[in-house]
Amino acid sequence: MNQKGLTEKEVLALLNNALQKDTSYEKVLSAMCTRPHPIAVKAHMQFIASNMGDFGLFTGTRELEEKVIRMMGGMLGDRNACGYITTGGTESNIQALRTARNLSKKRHPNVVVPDSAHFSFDKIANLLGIEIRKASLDSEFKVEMDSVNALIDDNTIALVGIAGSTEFGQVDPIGRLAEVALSNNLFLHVDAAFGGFVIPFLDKKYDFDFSIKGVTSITSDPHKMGLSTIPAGGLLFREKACLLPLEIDTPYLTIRAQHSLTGTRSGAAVAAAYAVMMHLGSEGYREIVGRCMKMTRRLVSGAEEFGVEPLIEPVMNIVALDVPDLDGVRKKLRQKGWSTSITRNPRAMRLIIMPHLSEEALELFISDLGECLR
Ligand code: 0PR
Repeated sequence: MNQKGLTEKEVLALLNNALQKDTSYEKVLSAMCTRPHPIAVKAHMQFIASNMGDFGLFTGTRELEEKVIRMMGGMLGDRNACGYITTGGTESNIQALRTARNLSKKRHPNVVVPDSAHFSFDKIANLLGIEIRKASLDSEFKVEMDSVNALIDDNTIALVGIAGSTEFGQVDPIGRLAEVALSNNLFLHVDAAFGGFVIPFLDKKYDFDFSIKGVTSITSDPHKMGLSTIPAGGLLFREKACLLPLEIDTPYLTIRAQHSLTGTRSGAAVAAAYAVMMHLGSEGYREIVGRCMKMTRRLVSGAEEFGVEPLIEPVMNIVALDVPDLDGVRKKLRQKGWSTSITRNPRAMRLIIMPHLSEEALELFISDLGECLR
C-alpha cells in the first residue's frame, strides 16, 4: 500500500483502467449472470452498509429478506417456505446438503445426483465428507430413474434433481424423484439455481417445486435470471425444522443464532432482490423470459440454416449446438469477440441467451457463426 493516499480522481482512473479489461456483456453467451436491473443497482447502493450476519442491527433489511423469501416461496409452490438469501447457488447447495447430512446422522453418507449436476456438488463432497454418486442421463439429458434407484443404498441420505441444468437447461423428472425419495425416506433437494426464475414464467408447465410432495429444499438464484445484483442466491426449505441443523450459537451478536454459511453477508443483495422482484412482478419476469425464449428459438432456426442442430430442443434459454470442429469454431468466434462455452458429454457449443443480449447482437452472432463454420 502507498504511504500517502491517492486522490479520488486518481483512484477512479485506476478503476476505469481495470474495468476496460473486463468483458462487457454485449457479446457474452457463456454466462448465467447478467447486467442487473437498474432498480436492483439503486437498492444495492442504498443498503451497501447493511450486514445480514448480524441482522438484529438491520431489522429493516431483515424484513426485506423475509419478504423476498415469501415471494420466492410463492413462485416455488409454497408461500410458507422458509430460508435465506445466500451468496449464490454454491452456498445454497452446500447448506441444503449440510442440513440433510446433519439430520441423517449416518456415518458414511452418500447423495445421488444426476451426472449433469453443477460442480458445486464436487465441492460438497470435499467439504462435507459426503460421497457424491452420479446417476446417468437419458438421451434428453434428464436423470435416468433406473440409475438413481441402483445407486441408492442404506447410507444414502438425499437425492438431488436439477431444474435447469447448467449445460443443457434440462429439467429432471422431479415428480418421480420425489416418489423415490418419499418411499425411501430421503431428503430431496432441487437445484433450480438457474431455472427458479425461468420455469415459472415459461408457457410450458414443468413440475419441479414444492407443489410436489417430497421436495424438501430448493436453490433458486436472484443473481442469475432474477436480474438482481451479485451475490444473491436463494435457499428455501419446506419446513422450518430444516434450518435448525444449520444453526450455531452467536453469543456476542444481536441475534441468538446464525444459520448462514458465511458470517458477514450482504444486505445490499437482499434489498436488490426485493427491489427488482417488487418492480418487475411476475408479469415483468414473464416478459423477460418470453423475450429470451423467442431469441433462443431464433438462434436455433439460424443455426439450422447452416446445418447445425441443437442436441435437444431447448427447454429454457440455454442451447447446446452440435457444431463440427467445435474448438476451431469457438476460437474463430472468440476472435470476433464472442464468448461461448461448452457442454462436456457430448461436447457441444453451449450458449445462454441472457437478458443482456440484444436482438441486433444475436443476428450478428448468427451471421458470425455462419462465417466461422465455412
Ligand atoms: N447450480 C446450477 C444449476 C448452476 O448452473 C450453478 C452456476 C450453480 C448451482 C452455482 O451457482 P453460483 O455460481 O451462484 O454459486 N452455474 C454457472 C456455471 O457455473 C454460473 C456462471 C455464472 C458461470 C456466470 C459463468 C458466468 O459467467 O456455469
